[in-house]
Amino acid sequence: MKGVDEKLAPMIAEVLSRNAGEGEFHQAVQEVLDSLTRVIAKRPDYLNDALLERICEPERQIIFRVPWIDDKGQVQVNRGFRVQFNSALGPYKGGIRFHPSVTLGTIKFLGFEQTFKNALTGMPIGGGKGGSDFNPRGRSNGEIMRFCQSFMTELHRHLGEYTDVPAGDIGVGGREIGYMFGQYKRLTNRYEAGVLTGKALVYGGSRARTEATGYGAVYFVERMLQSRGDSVEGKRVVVSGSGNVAIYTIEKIREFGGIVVACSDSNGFVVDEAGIDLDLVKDIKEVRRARIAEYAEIKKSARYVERGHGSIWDVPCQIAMPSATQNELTDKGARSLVANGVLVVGEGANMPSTPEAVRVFKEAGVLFAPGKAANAGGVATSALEMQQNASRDSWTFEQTETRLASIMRNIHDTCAQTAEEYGEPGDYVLGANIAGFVRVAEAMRALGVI
Ligand code: NDP
Ligand code: 2IT
Repeated sequence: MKGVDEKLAPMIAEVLSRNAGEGEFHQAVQEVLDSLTRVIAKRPDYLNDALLERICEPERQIIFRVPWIDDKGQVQVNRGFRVQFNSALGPYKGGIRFHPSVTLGTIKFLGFEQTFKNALTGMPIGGGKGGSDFNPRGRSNGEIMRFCQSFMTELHRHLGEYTDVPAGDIGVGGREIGYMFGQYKRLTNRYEAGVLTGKALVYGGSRARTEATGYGAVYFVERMLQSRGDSVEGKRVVVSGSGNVAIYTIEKIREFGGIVVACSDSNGFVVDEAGIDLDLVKDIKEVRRARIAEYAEIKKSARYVERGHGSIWDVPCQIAMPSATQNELTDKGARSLVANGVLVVGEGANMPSTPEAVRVFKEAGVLFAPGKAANAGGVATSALEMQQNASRDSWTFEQTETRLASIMRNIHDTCAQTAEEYGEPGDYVLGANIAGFVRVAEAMRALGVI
């Protein structure tokens, strides 16, 4: 593949220099383009018409001021983003993140990943992502509502059910989607249910969307194990995070007979050898919006380890599901997991493992499911929500979950078959990147140079 690498290397260098200082975006682009060496060797025509250069360049990047008034009457200013990355397969689709760490580079990496993830679902959705450096922590309900309204006041002109359809991500759940939908409806004077997903059932949401990302990730892991004659049943599991994805990952692992012994938030982690009490986690994180440290104050079987005093990846387990944020699992954590006998790593979050960690897993023969495949159940169910909105229909939980399970099975099998076809059986990173890329690339070529 030397010849191909020689052609790709200057292209990668050009993308990195055009997007200087955006480390997370570089990391995401590098991983996908590295996987493409094998495709280009078979299909050198993919190098034509600057197809790869176009795929790495967002179609549109919107950056805007978000002014709002806090409870003390003080004016606050945040920065809002929406990166409309690729619409070859359908309207831009992807979540909105509210977190103080958000930069343009963060949103670009997420939008890039989203494009291939959405392609893998097989559904008619393009890729986009948005967010703000707003920190929701400690903010009152009124402050959250005023921030969401101001954010949507600017963003609404760029959205539409056929244009761009956001959803939630870190810091954005049902409450925030409700406030944003309310403001969109008011500004446009249209009840356009399909413009946002992750809505509550009462005003056009889909059953199983809240659960979909976590449930889907577990379906993916179960399928990986099943294809090797094994299953989740009886396995010890560690899930990082305690937000939307982590909570429903824990719920489905339990349903499949696994035992989750640890979870975390940004301040630290809890270990409960009796099995994480999910009702308690839901009460702490979803109802009281408090810290996971409280879990160990209430549960005597648990211990709490503050951030900086240990790592959740040192807790022995057979399945690890990083479900908090990007680059939370480094090579050190990966080596610790491997030393303790981990069999499977399933990424619930987007890009939670560093490239060095992924290498450690690969060398150790650990089954590794990359986020763009394993966590695609959330956006896939968002597409099902759009489908229900378009047909003014509402499906049962069972109907929706059955669809989700079959989509996850298809994504798994597509990744596995693609990896095999390209000579790397079991390499789900390669399989996901190539299968996602080919679908986007074929659509882009059909549409001409746009
Ligand atoms: P939530 O906001 O519900 O939960 C995020 C969790 O991760 C919280 O426990 C939070 O801790 C922790 N966390 C967030 N940022 C950091 C950080 N910088 N360092 C350490 N811990 C952190 O978000 P989601 O569960 O929705 O998202 C989790 C991951 O899953 C993200 O990578 C997201 O992009 C991805 N994802 C989400 C989907 C969805 O449908 N929601 C779909 C596909 C992927 P704390 O409470 O202390 O902030
Ligand atoms: O990363 C993701 O896939 C999401 N945050 C969900 C996107 C969506 O549109 O449902």
